[in-house]
Amino acid sequence: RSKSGGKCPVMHGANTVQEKNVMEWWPNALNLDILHQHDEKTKPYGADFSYKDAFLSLDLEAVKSDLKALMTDSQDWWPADWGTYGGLMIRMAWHAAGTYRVADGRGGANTGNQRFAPLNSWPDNTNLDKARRLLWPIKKKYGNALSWADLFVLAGNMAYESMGFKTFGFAGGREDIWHPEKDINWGSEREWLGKSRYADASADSLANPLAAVQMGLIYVNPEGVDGNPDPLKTAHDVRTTFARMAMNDEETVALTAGGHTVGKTHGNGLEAHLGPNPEGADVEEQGFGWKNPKGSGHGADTVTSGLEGAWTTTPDRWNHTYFHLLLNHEWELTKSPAGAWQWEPVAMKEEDKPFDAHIPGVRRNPIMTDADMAMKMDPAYRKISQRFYEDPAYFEDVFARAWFKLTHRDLGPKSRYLGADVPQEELIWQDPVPTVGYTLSEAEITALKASLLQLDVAPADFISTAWDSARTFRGSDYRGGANGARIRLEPQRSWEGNEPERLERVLTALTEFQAGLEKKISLADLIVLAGTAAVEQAARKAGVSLTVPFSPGRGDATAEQTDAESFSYLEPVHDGFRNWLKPGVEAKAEELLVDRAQLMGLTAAEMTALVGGMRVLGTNYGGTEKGVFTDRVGVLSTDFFVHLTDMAYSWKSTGADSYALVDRKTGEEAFTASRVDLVFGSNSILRAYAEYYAQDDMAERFVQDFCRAWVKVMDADRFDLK
Ligand code: HEB
Repeated sequence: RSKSGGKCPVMHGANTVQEKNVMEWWPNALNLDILHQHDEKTKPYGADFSYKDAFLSLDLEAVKSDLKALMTDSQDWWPADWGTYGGLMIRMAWHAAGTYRVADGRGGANTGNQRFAPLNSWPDNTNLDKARRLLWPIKKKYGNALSWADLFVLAGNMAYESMGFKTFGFAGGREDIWHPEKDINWGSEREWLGKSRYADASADSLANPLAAVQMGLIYVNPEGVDGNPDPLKTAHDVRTTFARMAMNDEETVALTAGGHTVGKTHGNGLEAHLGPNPEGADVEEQGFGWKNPKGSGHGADTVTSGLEGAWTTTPDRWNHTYFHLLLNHEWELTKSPAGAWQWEPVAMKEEDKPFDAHIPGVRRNPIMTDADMAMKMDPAYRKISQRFYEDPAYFEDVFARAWFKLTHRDLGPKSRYLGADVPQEELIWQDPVPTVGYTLSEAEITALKASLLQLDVAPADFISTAWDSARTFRGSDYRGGANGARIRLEPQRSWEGNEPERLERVLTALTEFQAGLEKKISLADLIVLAGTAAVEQAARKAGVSLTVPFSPGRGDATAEQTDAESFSYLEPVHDGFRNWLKPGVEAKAEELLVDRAQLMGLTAAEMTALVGGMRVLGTNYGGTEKGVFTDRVGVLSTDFFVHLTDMAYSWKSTGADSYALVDRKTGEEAFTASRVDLVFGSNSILRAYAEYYAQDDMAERFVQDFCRAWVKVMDADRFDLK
């Protein structure tokens, strides 16, 4: 503060510091910001930049050999353990990918989000700031042709290759984001590594979609549940959290063993003495965190997790000693120099012990974390460990595939994969869809639409079916969507949200229609085309004649190409666009709507146009009348917005998620509504869009906007078009 006592003319932090943000005043306001992230304003390279084109121009072999050379090019500012950065780079890649959770598809390696808060500062990511900084010369050299996100994964692969393990493959295509994600719920805790998240001991009480047991961890606490060693309890945590990342027991054991075959844990000092994490550190730290005051602060003095030691005899090389040491030795609980719980062998031959990572000629005890001990103590994990130990070739195959899945799952289907190292083999978790050979001319499309509208199916049913087939899409991991026509397969055709009986009727009509065609057209295309034809017809009824673009080329997946369990995660339990909330779902319907809109890649304006349009098209789930603020259902009018904003009505609550629009003069109930309907009048931002579409000059523009948003949803999974 200046001695003169004069006040600084600028209000510090009024607009520039997070805690003064408007959301703090009304924390329960809908966070529509999640719909407006990563736009052209944040991307420095401009709207015409195509990462796909840039990546394809890359000399991938050159990058790979640069990366391999980097692994053993130890830098004085962060000396490599045993002269290799392999372990560090693998941990970085695993922590980039390991935030993925199957429930909402968020997290994972495909955005480069580890550069930003909170991930850059998570306790579990300690010293990965160094790993990323070590990669900077390579990022700098290859520039826009190689995203950080792709580089993290490729560095993990090259680390393995440089240590003697042949990886399954690599696909590029991960486009970087330029600011932290606003849509990911990492948990509600306000402290790092607070108590674990179970309300009770059962796995299910870990709130969905969270996939870590404590704030700030990728998965589990290496010292044991809540820091108390007990391999069986830890096994339970590992199983729960890895399942949420779509990994089964076998994949889990393979990943843990394959991961800990190389590298070490770091705890030669006190964690409590480490400086602030990167996001909280002072400017002169330049993005580094966890400054370590002990000795050199790096190399032999490094403190990361607090555990200390390597798992295998040769941590700088791929081999099969992990299971040999784990299964053939007794292990006892000890504490690391940093005071962390870890397991060490009761007795071990000198030659089985790893050398110190920095001091030549000195051998150290290997260690196991509580999670490693779980691979031996849990009966199911034990069986798998034993098998892997006895059949190393099998272990290598399972691990190679699991590592590929871990690092590629959230990249989406194979049609998004880029580069020469994409594996040929089709994998079930890629949700494969066969390609089709035909094209359709505009004349053929027009004729098909006319015949489809002749079928004995209500237009609203066509629209609902097309919508239901497309709405499962989520941009978080690029799964779901209309391509593949999986709505006609289990489990989707039986989902309550798909109204199985109505769906069956529509599918039967379309299948018969398909059979009568001379040209073989996929059902996936016909589902979308029928819905699109019905939308066009509704637009005509509103006096707007336009052609809604239709892009043929969707394939029909088979049941064999569909992993039913994996698809079960895509089951909707709500759909604000069709005014549905599965009974028993506790979250607020309007929050769920915004969450879904974000996953579908919609803006707030697009979401508004779609909701208003779907209501007047009569596509409500079960044909309910809530939100159908019109007396001309089936006409793509702006009636929803006109009536919602009309002061002729007052609004009253009539029960749980149930409201009435009452005529102020007559007192008669004119319309009924849900929370999702009324939020377009109550939320100030959504009201602005609702007013926009209610304006007298918007009837035609609304139809155009609705149709554009419709096409966006129908084509969301058409990576082949982009
Ligand atoms: Fe691991 C490291 C834990 C899984 C890979 N890990 C590590 C550590 C710890 C752990 C504690 C240490 C850190 C320091 O530095 O200190 N993990 C763990 C757990 C789990 C895991 C608990 C669950 C079970 N990992 C894993 C996986 C992978 C891995 C899955 C892959 C695949 N890690 C790893 C590596 C390392 C680690 C490579 C080393 C690093 C270095 O070297 O630096």
